[in-house]
Amino acid sequence: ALAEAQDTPQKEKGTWHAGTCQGCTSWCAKQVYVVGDRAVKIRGNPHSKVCVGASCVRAHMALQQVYDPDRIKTPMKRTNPKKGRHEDPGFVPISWDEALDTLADKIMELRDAGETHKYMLMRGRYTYMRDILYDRMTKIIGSPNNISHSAICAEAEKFGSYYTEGYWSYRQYDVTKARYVLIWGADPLAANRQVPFYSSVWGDVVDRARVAVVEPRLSATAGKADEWLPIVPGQDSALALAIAHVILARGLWSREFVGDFKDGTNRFVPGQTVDESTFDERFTHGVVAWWNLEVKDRTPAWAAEKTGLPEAQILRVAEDFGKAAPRAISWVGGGPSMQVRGGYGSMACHALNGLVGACDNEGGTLVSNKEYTRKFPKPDAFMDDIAKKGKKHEKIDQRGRLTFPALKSGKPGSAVLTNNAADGILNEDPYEIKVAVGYMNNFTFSCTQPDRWERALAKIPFVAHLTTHASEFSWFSDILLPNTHHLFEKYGYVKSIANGYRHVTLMQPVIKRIGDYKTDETEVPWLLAEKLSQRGFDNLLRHYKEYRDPETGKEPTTADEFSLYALKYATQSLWDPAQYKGGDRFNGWEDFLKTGVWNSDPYPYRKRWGKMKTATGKFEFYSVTLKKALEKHAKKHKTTVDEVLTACNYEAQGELAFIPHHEDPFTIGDADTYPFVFVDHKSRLNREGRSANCSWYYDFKDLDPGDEPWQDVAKINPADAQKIGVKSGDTIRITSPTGAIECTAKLWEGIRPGTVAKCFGQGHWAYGRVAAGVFGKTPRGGNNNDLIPAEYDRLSGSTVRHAGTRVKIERI
Ligand code: MGD
Ligand code: SF4
Repeated sequence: ALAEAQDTPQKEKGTWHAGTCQGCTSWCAKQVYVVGDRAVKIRGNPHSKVCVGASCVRAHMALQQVYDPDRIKTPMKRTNPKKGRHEDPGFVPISWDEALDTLADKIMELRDAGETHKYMLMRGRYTYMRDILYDRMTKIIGSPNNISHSAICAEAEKFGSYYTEGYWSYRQYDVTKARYVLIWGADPLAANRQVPFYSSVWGDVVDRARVAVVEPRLSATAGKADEWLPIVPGQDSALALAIAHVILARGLWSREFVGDFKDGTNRFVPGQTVDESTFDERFTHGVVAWWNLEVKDRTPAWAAEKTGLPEAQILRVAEDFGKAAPRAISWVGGGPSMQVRGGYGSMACHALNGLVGACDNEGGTLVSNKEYTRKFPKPDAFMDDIAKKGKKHEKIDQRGRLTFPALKSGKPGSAVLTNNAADGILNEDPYEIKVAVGYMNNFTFSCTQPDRWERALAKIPFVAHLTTHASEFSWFSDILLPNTHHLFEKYGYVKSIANGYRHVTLMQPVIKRIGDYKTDETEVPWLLAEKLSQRGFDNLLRHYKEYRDPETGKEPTTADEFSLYALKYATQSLWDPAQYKGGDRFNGWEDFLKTGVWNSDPYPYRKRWGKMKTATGKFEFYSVTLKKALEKHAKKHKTTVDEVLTACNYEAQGELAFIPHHEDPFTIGDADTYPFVFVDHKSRLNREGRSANCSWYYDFKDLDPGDEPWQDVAKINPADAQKIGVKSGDTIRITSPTGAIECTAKLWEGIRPGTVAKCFGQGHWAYGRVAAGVFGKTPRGGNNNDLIPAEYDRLSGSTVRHAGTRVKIERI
């Protein structure tokens, strides 16, 4: 493709090349228009059934990213040995050889000392080539410490669907067939997954279905909804339970999915328990137990007090939602989940899908379609005794300890605790980290209480950062390795779901690299493996040589060949006619590369009914799956489930631990000193944390309701603003128990009184000349994470962003 692009004379028409956008986790199939060797335009790839050829607004900013003059174009090394926010690192350019020699020497020092567990790999955004660097390299070197960013993204969302229907991943929503869409703390027109698809069909959705949005802030989606429910932050489970209460009390549940009373008489009478033997349950488990233990008392009147919403609205939404069954979607976003008690919030909101039979059903909530990519070769045979010993150590994020159950997929200690790794490093608990590599991550900005990360990175003797920009993470690094941009400059693939399909979409190099960039997950590990081999440790290189070209059987001999062969290897069943398993058909590799995207077969509705991956095979309102996981964790620590929950800041005791139930929010800061609850939200323009140096981000900032171009505003309800004497345009300081930031006040009715909302994304003091006020010195705006205490939903390991802190506001 690059050769084809280079053959095109500058003045002639360009050509469209397939690629993939990773501006967010939507992972959309794109096409890039290349003239000469430059990318000039981006559009949706019409071949994708997931994105239906559509694009979101922020996709276009990839052009500003790839040609950003502030990109790092060559490897650099730090010359100032002191590390700190106010220490200029004094980076100077070096060659790739010098950079990788240094890193290889540091790794060999650990191997020679039998301390390979003191190596750490930190991962931010990734492609599915990730295992080469994240898993295989870390294991073969001999460390347990591959730490991903998943827990600062939205793992608690997955907790709800896992502990009800056995699915640990993001869902897709069958919106074109839905009659009611109830959205909790998600903004699908702006930020929640598959924005191009949902945006392009939303006009029809609002015509056909009622849409209700639960959020303290008037989001882009709430602005177009039939109902906006500006809830008190952290009270989502109260609302969800009241909706469940109404659905059961008024007989609106799905008989087909949930079952019915044996004699057809509805015994779900508010406040009264029900004899379990009178109910014939079908594809769900524990509906009567759930009613008896929790739902029977959760009336709309009770919820109105908790949520601050009118009782009549709660009743109306509940009835309309129930009447739309089974074409009624309960869409669980980060809002109700990324909270201290968010695991249960996530379960409560997701349980509504079970009540109305929306799970796996037309017009409901769907899981992933089948796809046929292949895992990379296993590393085990290449792990020597040093590696095996090193790998056995406890992980630096302390997952699995009593206060961190981190119950991914039913296993205690299996979910990452991204943000807690900073404390592990700082306290050398369980041990010190000596060599760290980070890629496509910026934890010194993106994690709550990022000052802990500043101190943690400053403490590590050697840090390498694979990055496109000199970000806040780079500032504390010893070596910077310039990285290719995913959409235009590298090979890779990702998978994604929407519209009843799954696609596997390719990245490929389509433009000339204008810097000395290399690819984080493929080229860099290969080159490092060569350096390690030169030092007498060839296990990694021998392992990578197993990634042969499926067409010729040739083993890779260069970094370029390795990245291409690895991609062909992983995707062979999609493009090789001899290995066809399903979905789109191709005539071979070139055909697949040109099209750029494989689509699965359409969604097979209702195939999971009765075969869910839960302990009972059913949709669990009483989660036997969670009970087993919690009991396993309690047994490991020789204690009881009740004590585990208390140690982890949950309120539940006894049987409540295993069902979706209400817990009051756990919010730091007393209401007298800090009168407002802080509301953090995403931008329509956030390419996760990577739009910061794009001028279009600031030019078009008013695409986010309430925001202003080139400003970082805190949105305050006019009634509140009057009480504290603040006007729009005032410079204010927002202070929480853990930090303070400065930004601009904006009076706005689209925010619930008693709360203050601010968009995440600004407040960079590094990253580039646009992103920072003065690069390396002062921030532009304020970083929300400076305000939010480092807290966790400990059952899922997720970092808390919502209902996490109270703040005060002062004019300065
Ligand atoms: P980013 O902040 O996106 O990643 O947080 P992180 O995973 O830490 O930063 C990525 C860094 O990688 C950039 O700083 C840049 O230096 C570098 N980079 C950019 N492009 C590339 C590339 O193509 N290759 C490589 N190797 N490097 C590149 C994201 C995380 O932030 C996420 S996913 C979410 S969902 C959270 N969102 C969020 C929020 O909504 N509010 C608050 N308060 N905090 C949040 N933090 C989380
Ligand atoms: Fe898709 Fe996200 Fe890229 Fe937009 S920014 S095109 S939603 S991956």
